[in-house]
Amino acid sequence: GIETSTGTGNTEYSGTVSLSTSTSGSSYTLNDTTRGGHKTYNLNHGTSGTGSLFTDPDDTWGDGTPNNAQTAAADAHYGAAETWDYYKDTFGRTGIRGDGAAAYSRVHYGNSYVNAFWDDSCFCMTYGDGQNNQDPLTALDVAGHEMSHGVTAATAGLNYSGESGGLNEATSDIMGTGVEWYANNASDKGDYLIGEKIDINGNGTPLRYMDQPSKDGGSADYWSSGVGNEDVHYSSGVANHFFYLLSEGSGAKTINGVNYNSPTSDGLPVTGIGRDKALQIWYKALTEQFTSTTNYASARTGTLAAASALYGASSPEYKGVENAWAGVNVGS
Ligand code: ASN
Ligand code: ZN
Ligand code: CA
Repeated sequence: GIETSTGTGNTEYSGTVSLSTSTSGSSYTLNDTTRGGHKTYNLNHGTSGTGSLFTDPDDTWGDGTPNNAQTAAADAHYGAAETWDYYKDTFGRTGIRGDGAAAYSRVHYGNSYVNAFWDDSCFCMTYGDGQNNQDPLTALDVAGHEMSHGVTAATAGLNYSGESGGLNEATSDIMGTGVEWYANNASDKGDYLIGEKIDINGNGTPLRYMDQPSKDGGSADYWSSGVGNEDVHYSSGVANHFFYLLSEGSGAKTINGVNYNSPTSDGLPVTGIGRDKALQIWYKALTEQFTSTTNYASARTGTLAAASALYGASSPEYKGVENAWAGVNVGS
């Protein structure tokens, strides 16, 4: 029979971690039976199918560098486990669809492929190896981002274009950030940056910034009538910025050694309510209020309804949601 075991992952981005694996006696596989049977496969530079399930004789995976094919697998398997645990412990959601079923992960997609993606048709997660196959896109916030596309598809179903597309993308950035904070990993501390570990720009800067999204050179800090015409990874900036303001408030702040400076569209200050409450409000809105066509105005209404249900209509949390939307130019 197959038994559950606990292996060691020498990841590239999250240090040495425990991995839930399986054994049939003589060898081990990346099959996490404690989380629905989530498996991690090696595409070995292919672009279709599942390649081969990762197997190892001693249950120690990777060496912390991209030269070892198991390293990206260790990061991906860890990211899937943390994402599962985050949704379970934070929101009582068991698995991406909430039905206990596992997804699966594929690493080493293509050659020097600088992206990662969720695909709802295979219910699976895929990671490229990054520039020169040296920076696999397997960091925690990326894993949480991509798998959260599966949660959005199973819940609000936000259309991936226009303002709803920006909200879809922001949901993945918000929840990916939630996963990163939840994991509390000493090598990948929580922050409000997306992709800060994968050196996607080649100069050490992150892919996106939630405190002031325009720092990436393209994202929107504030809502404007044309924002829905922008790429969804740019129109997401409005909601990412809302989430930062709601969590931490406006102005300058240093958290875990990272400097943030979050302005508001009207110059009025916003007081944060804390990340945990902001996440609860976003998740409740996503799963109970948002639909495929939700735009920024209705995201405001939906998050206010969620805040009212969770904390009351005269609560500081409700007021915080109002003020944070006002701070990104989404008004009544
Ligand atoms: N990594 C990208 C994302 O999750 C893939 C895409 O553009 N859909 O947004
Ligand atoms: Zn995305
Ligand atoms: Ca991050």
